[in-house]
Amino acid sequence: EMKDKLLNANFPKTAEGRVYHVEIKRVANRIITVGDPSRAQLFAEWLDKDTPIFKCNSARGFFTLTGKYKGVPVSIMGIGMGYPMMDIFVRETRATVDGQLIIIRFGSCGTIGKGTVGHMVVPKGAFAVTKNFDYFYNYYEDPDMTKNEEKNVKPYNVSKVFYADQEICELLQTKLLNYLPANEIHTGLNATCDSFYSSQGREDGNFADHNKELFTYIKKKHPQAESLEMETFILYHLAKCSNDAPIIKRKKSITNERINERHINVNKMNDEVKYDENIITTIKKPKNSIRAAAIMMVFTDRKTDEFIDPSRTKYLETVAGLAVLDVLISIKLEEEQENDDECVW
Ligand code: R1P
Repeated sequence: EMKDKLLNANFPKTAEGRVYHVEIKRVANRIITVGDPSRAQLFAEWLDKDTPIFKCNSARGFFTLTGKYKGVPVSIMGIGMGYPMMDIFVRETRATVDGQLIIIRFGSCGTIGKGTVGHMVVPKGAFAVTKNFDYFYNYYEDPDMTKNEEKNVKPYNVSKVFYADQEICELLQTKLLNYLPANEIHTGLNATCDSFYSSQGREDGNFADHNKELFTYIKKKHPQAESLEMETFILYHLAKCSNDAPIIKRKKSITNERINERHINVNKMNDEVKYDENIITTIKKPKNSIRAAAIMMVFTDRKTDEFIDPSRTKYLETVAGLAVLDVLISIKLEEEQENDDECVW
């Protein structure tokens, strides 16, 4: 649990640079992210045994393991579920690492496309499916629905597509072909939904979700819709936004000892360490700040209501997990970072 004071309400970090929710000071430039912490633990078993593994279990449910795989630094990060967790993970991780980030999500999903349970999806793009709360407001104000119908207001918003890094997607597909037949690997579009239930078209008798027509509506807008899950769109979207950001600026976080060592003149108030504006470092921005892709195991078939067998999950996690790690280390970073001994993972 975070005990140190956070210094800035805009982007909270401790004096030593630990971010608020993920609680890391630094991770590797190459990251595999998963929902389930036990999946993170399984992947960690393949990390090199002769180098230390740094663990960080945050109070807010983020789980980070950093070590080396075949000699290359990688981090395995368990983030839980949904839009806010992915958003916090991407932003707080981006804020702790210098240089380019490569992030591959290894998740699970349902299918409304060509696949079925036990298949894999490497989505080339993703779109968001979010509940349109105004539709529900109008409905309760006016159950005859004139407001919604007149204005063509729908109960769910289906966004446009944001794309994955094409090279990483192709590498993932090629690697997977070593373990799975081509007809079990799908490359369509992924729907990232803001609920496991309503906006994934599930029927829940306890709530009026107005989602009976949802899959038809999704398919009409995106005929290549293949999978449904809860995080990938946020990753692809933020990767795009990060690549358009003007510059990466980092304020070097400094402890009292280091300030004394360096004889840096800082403002001290009530024993708090303040950031010294003089040591803001401007880091050359890589062309692509974040390169992102995803790979998902199909757990549920929403056309037949089938659920995956646990033995198949184990098989897919193993073969595809190793495939992802191999792809992750095979991609060259735009600028290989020097190991900076001021930063401890
Ligand atoms: C829902 O059961 C969870 O599983 C899927 C969804 O996106 C959601 O997070 O992915 P993970 O298996 O990676 O968590």
